[in-house]
Amino acid sequence: MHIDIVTIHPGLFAGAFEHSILKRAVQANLVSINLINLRDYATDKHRSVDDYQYGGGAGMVMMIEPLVLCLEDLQQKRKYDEVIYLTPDGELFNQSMANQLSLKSNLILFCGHYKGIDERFRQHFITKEISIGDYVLSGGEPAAVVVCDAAIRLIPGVINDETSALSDSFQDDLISPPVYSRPADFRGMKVPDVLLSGHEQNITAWRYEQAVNRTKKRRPDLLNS
Ligand code: 6GU
Repeated sequence: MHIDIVTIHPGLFAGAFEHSILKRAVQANLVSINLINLRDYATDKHRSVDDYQYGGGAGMVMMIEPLVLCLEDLQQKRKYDEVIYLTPDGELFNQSMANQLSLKSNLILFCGHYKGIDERFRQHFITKEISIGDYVLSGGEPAAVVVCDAAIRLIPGVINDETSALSDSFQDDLISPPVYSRPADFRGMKVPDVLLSGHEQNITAWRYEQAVNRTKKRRPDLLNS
């Protein structure tokens, strides 16, 4: 998979793909990520990428011209499966979307700022708009990291034990059961006996029951969908 990320703050991604699972994915050439500074496509001497909005009102709008010049330039090298815009009024990101994106070959992500981007760019060039939750971030960059992380870790081969990603919370509309490691007794706080029993069937049943109970209690919405 190749991912192009267009941003006016490339520095916000420093280190984001240089640790842990994402680092391994990059090193194994399972994904390549390229940061593009939108200002490189500005057309005036101030390298402007935003301007006042027509009709008046507070807040700047990201102008269409640098966005289109940038996209058209990058499209000469690649045909994108999705042209994504990260925006709080986009479709709410979930595991199912992460699964779908993990199957794509070429993605481009546009990170918005200010009041948003010119509506004409959204209507004529963007193919998918994504929000990561009902709160407002200063810009789409942290959301881009979230979306990339969730998709990249699902690419076959990224996680060693391939069943590990499949047993994640949400992958089957259940949240994960509790987990424990050594010691079995820490200051009187004990690991449930069943996990020490070595009885695989009982352990599987216990984990499933825990997952269902946790989901009922914490995320009942997941059970009704
Ligand atoms: Cl994708 N962008 C911004 N600016 N805020 C958000 C968001 C995205 N998703 C949730 N809040």
